[in-house]
Amino acid sequence: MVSEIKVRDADLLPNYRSKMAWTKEKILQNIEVLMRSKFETPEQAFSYYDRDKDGLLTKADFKILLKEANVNAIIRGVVAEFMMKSFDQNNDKTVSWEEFQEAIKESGIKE
Ligand SMILES: [Ca+2]
Ligand SMILES: [Ca+2]
Repeated sequence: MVSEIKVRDADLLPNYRSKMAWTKEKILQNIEVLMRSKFETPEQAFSYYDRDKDGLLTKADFKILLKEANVNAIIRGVVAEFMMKSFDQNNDKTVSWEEFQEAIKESGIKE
């Protein structure tokens, strides 16, 4: 799925990637690197960012994740919003463990 997006972007907008350093692909890559270096399993990552241990991640939790993934502060809020929208399948403004797992599967981020 990620590689399909890459091909389409490159075909339609040849200069897109050089002008926009923070593509979706780049952000996902950073998150993947963070997940691999910091955590052994997705469960560990989820429970780390679920700071109040209620089994749900909020937009604020995603901002912390993005900060640790070295995503630029200027775009962090927008990216957190985007991640919430794409992860949160039942639209309760939080991301459950089930939704998190599903999103990781779809993004291609592996354990
Ligand atoms: Ca929580
Ligand atoms: Ca949800």
